[in-house]
Amino acid sequence: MITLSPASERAVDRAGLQAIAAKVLASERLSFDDGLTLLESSELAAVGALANLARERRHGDLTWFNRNLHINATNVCEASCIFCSFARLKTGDPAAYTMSLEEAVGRLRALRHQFVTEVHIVNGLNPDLPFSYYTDLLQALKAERPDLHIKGFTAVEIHYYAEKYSMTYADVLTALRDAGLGSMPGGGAEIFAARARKKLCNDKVDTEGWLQVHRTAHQLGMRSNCTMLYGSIERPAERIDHMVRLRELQDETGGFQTFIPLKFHNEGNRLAKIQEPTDADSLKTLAVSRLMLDNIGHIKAYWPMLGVQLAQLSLGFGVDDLDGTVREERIYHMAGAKTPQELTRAELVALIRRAGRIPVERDTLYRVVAEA
Ligand code: V47
Repeated sequence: MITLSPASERAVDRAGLQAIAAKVLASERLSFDDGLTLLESSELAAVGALANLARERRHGDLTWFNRNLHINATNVCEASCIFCSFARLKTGDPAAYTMSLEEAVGRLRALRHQFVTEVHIVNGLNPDLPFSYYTDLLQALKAERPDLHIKGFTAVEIHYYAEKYSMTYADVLTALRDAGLGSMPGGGAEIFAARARKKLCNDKVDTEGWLQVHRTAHQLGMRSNCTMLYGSIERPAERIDHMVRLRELQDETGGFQTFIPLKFHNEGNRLAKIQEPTDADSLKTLAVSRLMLDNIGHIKAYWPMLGVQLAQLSLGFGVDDLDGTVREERIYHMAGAKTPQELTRAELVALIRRAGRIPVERDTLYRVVAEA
């Protein structure tokens, strides 16, 4: 049985977290108040030790990653999310772009001698494209690389297409799946609590809609991820509320694979005055996520926005997944992320080993590709 070390037990005692620790040790579900107590505790070591216990109980030392690339086919976007540095553009603006099918396929063709298993596609809400642009894009990418899993289109995009093209969520998802979509990423969740969501992104899908898109995808047999944008204007209780809502949907469908807390970056957007979260806050948020989301398999540290070193440290704070090699990421790099454009497989393997963990290369659906 996995237990706490004497040093961790002392940290738990110092923090007054004995009752919560007893629940964690007994694999009992934590309440909203437990989550808030953990998030507001200043004993990072205690919270981290509890999350590490939950992580090791599930995964031992295994740490998952994949080889993937990102395609953002268009940055033209009707929405006006105040934290976004990537979009808010109209077709014809100097920085606006929309890839032709040839350009998008060219990205894959350029990698034809490289081993990648996944392409991650997230786009702006572009009012000037027909729905067939997306189905054609998927078909063209699949024709070029039938072996690649396409994880694409956030719930925000699915909702936008449903409204714009007068389709149901199921219609949109089925059409995209028939064209080659394999699963959905977790973006666009931001913060579910109405107070914060209204300020952050008033004009995109609301919380119920976001959850309903994922519920529909799960009912159609698709897996998806979920995210939370933390460190902007939300309150601690709103982070916990967000986790509880995801946990409730997961109880219902079981379709989420991974939870990814996304650290707020403040460059190039309208929240430049807000300080970015501290590293301690990031580690605690990841740890609390592991403890609260007892029904979601994986907690992912997305290194392009967290930073490579902090992502590595987080492997001792509940995290078991480091996303992947991530070629050509744009969303965070336009928001001031200083991380590299790509990590090689060897770099990922080395940084996982140096944290004392065992790297496992996976595909998008967490099937083992190779133990490194
Ligand atoms: O929804 C945008 C976030 C998300 C900023 O599912 C920002 O495997 C911080 O969803 N500061 C899109 N965050 C990215 C995303 C994602 C990334 C990696 C893996 C997966 C997955 C999904 O990026 C948006 C938004 O929450 N975001 N701008 C910013 N300035």
